[in-house]
Amino acid sequence: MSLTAQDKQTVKAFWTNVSSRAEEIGQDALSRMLVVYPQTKTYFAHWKDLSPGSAPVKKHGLTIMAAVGDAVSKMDDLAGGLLNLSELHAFTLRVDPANFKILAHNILVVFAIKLPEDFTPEVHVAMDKFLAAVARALSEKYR
Ligand code: HNI
Repeated sequence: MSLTAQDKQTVKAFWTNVSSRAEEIGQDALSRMLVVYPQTKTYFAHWKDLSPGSAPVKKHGLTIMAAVGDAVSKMDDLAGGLLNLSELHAFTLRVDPANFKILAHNILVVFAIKLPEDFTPEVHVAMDKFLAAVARALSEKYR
C-alpha cells in the first residue's frame, strides 16, 4: 500500500523524534533481529561479537538508522534513491530480501518500546508503510 500525503507528513514529523536517538534505537533493533531471528546472523559472521549491544552492533545499528533517515528525505523516489544500496545488498552482500521485512518489524517493535507516547496508531501505520516501501526499494535490484 502506498503512502498518502498524510502518511508522508507523519513519517517526517515522527523521524525528528527518532533521529536524536538513532544510535540507541538502531542498536536495539539490530540486537533484537540477531537474537530473535538467528538466521540473520549468517550475514554478519565476520564480526567479532554479535551479542546485543556489542561494538559492531552499535556501529551498524547507527549506520542502518542513518540510511533509513536518508530514505525519509528521498521518500518520493525510494527506488531511485536507494538504488546503490539495493545493488550492494543484492549483488555484493547477497542478503535474502525476506530479511528486510524482519528488520523493519524489529525497528517498529523498538519504536513502540522507546517512544510509547509518540508511536500512536497513526504513526504506526505510516511507519509500517514507509519501512515496507524501503524494503521494496531495497529489493528492486533483485529482479
Ligand atoms: Ni544492510 C551494510 C542499510 C537491511 C545486511 N546496510 C549496510 C550499509 C547500509 C545498510 C547503509 C552500509 C553500506 C556501505 O558500507 O556502503 N541495510 C540497510 C538498510 C536496511 C538494511 C537501510 C533495511 C532497512 N542489511 C539489512 C538486512 C541485512 C543486512 C536485513 C541482513 C540480515 N547490510 C548487511 C550487511 C552489511 C550491510 C551484512 C555489511 C556489514 C558490514 O559492515 O560488515
